[in-house]
Amino acid sequence: DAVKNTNITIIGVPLHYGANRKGVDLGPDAIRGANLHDRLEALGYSIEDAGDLQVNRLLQPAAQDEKLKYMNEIARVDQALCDTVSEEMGKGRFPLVLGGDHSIAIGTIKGVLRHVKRLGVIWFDAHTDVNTHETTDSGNIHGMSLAALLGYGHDDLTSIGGSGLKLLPENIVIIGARSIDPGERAFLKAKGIKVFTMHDIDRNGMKQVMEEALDIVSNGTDGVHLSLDLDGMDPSDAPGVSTPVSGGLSYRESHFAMELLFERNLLVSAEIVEVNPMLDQHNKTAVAAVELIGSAFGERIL
Ligand code: HAR
Ligand code: MN
Ligand code: MN
Ligand code: MN
Repeated sequence: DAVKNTNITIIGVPLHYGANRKGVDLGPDAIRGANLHDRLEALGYSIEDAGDLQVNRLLQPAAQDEKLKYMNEIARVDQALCDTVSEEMGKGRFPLVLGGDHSIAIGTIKGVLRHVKRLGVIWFDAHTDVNTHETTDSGNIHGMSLAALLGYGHDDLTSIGGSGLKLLPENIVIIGARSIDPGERAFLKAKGIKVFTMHDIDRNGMKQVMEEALDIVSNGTDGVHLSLDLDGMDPSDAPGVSTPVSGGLSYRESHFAMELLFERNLLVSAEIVEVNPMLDQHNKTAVAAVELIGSAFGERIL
C-alpha cells in the first residue's frame, strides 16, 4: 500500500493576501524547516523541490475592493500555481503545495483538474471557505476558495485555469468545521455539500467519519486531493494559524484521519495551508503539518 505516485514535487506559495495577515507568507520555509523533504524520502518517495512561486510585494494596498481584498495579485498567483501544478502532473509527478493562505487552493486544484476531471476533495478546516464577495464579511479571499472552485464568486477567481474546470458538490467533504458564516450555511445546504462538523466527530468518532468521508470522495471520482488547513486542528496543537478557532481536532484525531486516508490509496495531490510562523510557538504548527503529511503518506507508529 502506498500513495500511487512516489514522485513528489514540492511547490511553495508564499502568499498572505488571502488572509490579509502577515506571517502566512512564511509558511513554505517553516514547513521545509520542519524536515518535510527528509521525512518523505525516508518513506521511500523521490522528492524534488521546485522552490517558491513569486508573490509581488504590494506596498500600497489602498486601492483594493473591500469585498475582494488583493484579488488581482491573488488571481495572478493562483493562475501561475495552476500552470505549475498542471505541468508537474503532466510529468507524472505528485504536486505537494506549501502555502500560504487557503486562497492558493484555487490554483492548486484548478491545476489538478486539468488532469483529473472528476476530482474528490477532502477539505480539512475549521472553516468551510464557501463565501463569495456577496456573502463575505471580511472580504478575505481565503474564505472564498472552495466556492470559487465550485464555480461561484467573482469571474476573476472562478475563471482561473480556463473555463469548464470545476469541482462537483457531491465529490467534496469538509472535516473539522466549527466556524460557518450564515451565508455559508445557506450555500452548503443548497448545494448539498457534506460537512463533518466537530459535533459529528464528537458524536460518531473519527473512524466512522473518515470511512463515510472516504466513501464519498472516492465514489465516481478518478482521484482525491487533500486540502489541509492547519486551523482544522485545535489551537493547542496548532497555534500558528491566522484564524484560530477553539474546539478543534485533537492531535490523535488528525493523525488517525490521515492514516485512514493513506490506507485507501486515493491521493493524487495535496496542499498544506494557513501555517503562520509569526503566531507560532517554536515552529510547532509547521512540525504538526509535516507530521500529518507523514501519516497521509504512510508513516506508522510501529
Ligand atoms: N469565514 C470567515 C471569512 O470568510 C473566516 C475564513 C477564514 N478562513 C480561513 N481559511 N482561515 O479556512 O472571512
Ligand atoms: Mn533528496
Ligand atoms: Mn481554509
Ligand atoms: Mn480555516
